[in-house]
Amino acid sequence: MGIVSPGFTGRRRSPDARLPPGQYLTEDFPVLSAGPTPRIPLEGWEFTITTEAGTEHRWSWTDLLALPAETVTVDIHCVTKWSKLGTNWHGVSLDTLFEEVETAADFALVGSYGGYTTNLPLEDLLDGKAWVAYRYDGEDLAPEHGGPARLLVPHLYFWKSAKWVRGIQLLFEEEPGFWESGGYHDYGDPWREQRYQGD
Ligand SMILES: Nc1nc2c(c(=O)[nH]1)N[C@H]1C(S)=C(S)[C@@H](COP(=O)(O)O)O[C@H]1N2
Ligand SMILES: [Mo]
Repeated sequence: MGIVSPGFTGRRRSPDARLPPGQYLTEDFPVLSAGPTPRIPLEGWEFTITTEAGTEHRWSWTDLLALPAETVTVDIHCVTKWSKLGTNWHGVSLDTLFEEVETAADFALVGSYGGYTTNLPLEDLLDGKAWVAYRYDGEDLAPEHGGPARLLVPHLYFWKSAKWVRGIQLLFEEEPGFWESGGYHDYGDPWREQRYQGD
């Protein structure tokens, strides 16, 4: 199944109309990592959603691959001002992962292997807006770009798309992640140019 709506409408618009304020286009795929690239053996890999009540929903690598996946084409926007149009990903929609999760929480803190974290409202992970992606351009996702699997939340600045994603903690109150604690915006909408706290 391919839900391609973000890229489908996007591809029909001119590149300039797809560029948020203050951004420039790049054809490269820059690597931005706050630390070293963790090496995660697939046998030990797991992804966990932990609810505000402490209930854990866990997937092994084979569990993840067994879930229905989607191929999406989306534009991505880094806060350091590069944007890349029409990037192609394959992975599992967060809607699928949240099917069995019962929660009353409004916020999510996403955590990665290596310790990176980023926060966002739970609703920004649902309704076809986010994926756990494990293929890029038809190939296994490269370690430097977050392989074996990363979060993909293309409607927000790309720092929200946690590489080497390990799990999501659901919270009643928003808790800032790595860059958000360092002065970056809690939400990070590129179309409203929400780069830093107060923007
Ligand atoms: N775990 C982890 N995820 C991360 C980061 C990081 O340093 N560690 N950097 C973020 C930032 S700032 C950006 S722009 C994108 C970069 O992804 P890329 O290296 O695949 O281009 O990953 C985001 N996810
Ligand atoms: Mo970034």
